[in-house]
Amino acid sequence: MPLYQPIYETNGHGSIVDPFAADVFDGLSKTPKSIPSKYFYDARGSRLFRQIMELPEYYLTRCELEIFRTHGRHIAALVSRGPFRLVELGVGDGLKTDVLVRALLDRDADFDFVPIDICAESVRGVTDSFRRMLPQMGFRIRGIVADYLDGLAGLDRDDDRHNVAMLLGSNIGNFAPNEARRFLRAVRRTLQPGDYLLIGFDLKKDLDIIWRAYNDSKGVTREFNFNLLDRMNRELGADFDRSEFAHHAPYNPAAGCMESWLVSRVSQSVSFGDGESRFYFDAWEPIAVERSHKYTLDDIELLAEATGFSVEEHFLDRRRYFADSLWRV
Ligand code: AVJ
Repeated sequence: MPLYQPIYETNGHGSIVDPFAADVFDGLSKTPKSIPSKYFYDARGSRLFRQIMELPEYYLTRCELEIFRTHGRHIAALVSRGPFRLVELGVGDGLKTDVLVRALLDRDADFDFVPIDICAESVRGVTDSFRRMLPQMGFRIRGIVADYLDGLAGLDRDDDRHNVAMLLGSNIGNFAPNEARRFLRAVRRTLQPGDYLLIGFDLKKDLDIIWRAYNDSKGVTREFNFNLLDRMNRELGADFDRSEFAHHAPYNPAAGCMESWLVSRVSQSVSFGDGESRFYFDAWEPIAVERSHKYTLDDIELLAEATGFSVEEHFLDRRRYFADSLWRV
């Protein structure tokens, strides 16, 4: 199966720039230091995230699965007016999508499925398992290995199918509110009037429930965060020593988000490659690695309005912990 892979950019001198290296060097030069969360998801990071989704404390995935099992048929009926393309941004293991795809097939909907993920192993895994379990989907699945906007730019548009885009699992939570608006406006520009966006939000709730989801008792979330240090060691030849970092994940009530930090326990320097690049850490200096923003239904409606969408319907689980909101351009 041909996978679309973005080609590394070259800098002005013709040499190849690895976007991971470029973003890490850029982020470690800022105050506070930061690294974009999308780099969690190498093969090992995606595997660790699958373990997180099974943790008893991590309610998000099970709530969203309940929403798809309860409302999947209704969502399928709303979006399948004529032939379309189901485009998923950050497909991961495709567990919830499987429920929706089956509901669409039950209706004999005419659709292609385009799973997009930054992790090649995830795209391959979803493509293989969907082809195995749903042979009628066969050649109608076309995976793209890229981040969200590069993936959308790589869509084949030589037809008159409408698009049904999906951003599930609270992936939008990784964007700060102003970034979320900028990102969703960019998504909006790749869509046509009448196209849909199904978008998942973790709802504001009891702070202990949220806190425990990101501070699990088995330490899988900590391992998921430390994998970022290991990945820099593996791929960028860095010499991070995990025992000299702590993982700290507090809830920030003013910003309405969980925050994830890797904090240097000592004053130290870390080098990359053959020591060409070196970054200094003060004792207890943090690196910001993730924020997971939580929303109210009002926040969601304001966000849709600010980015060129109208809300068709919100779908919630019984406990009202999570919402999948169907938006229309
Ligand atoms: C994949 C971004 C939805 O923010 O809840 C889980 C990632 N980080 N535990 C989230 C994550 C730590 C997750 N998203």
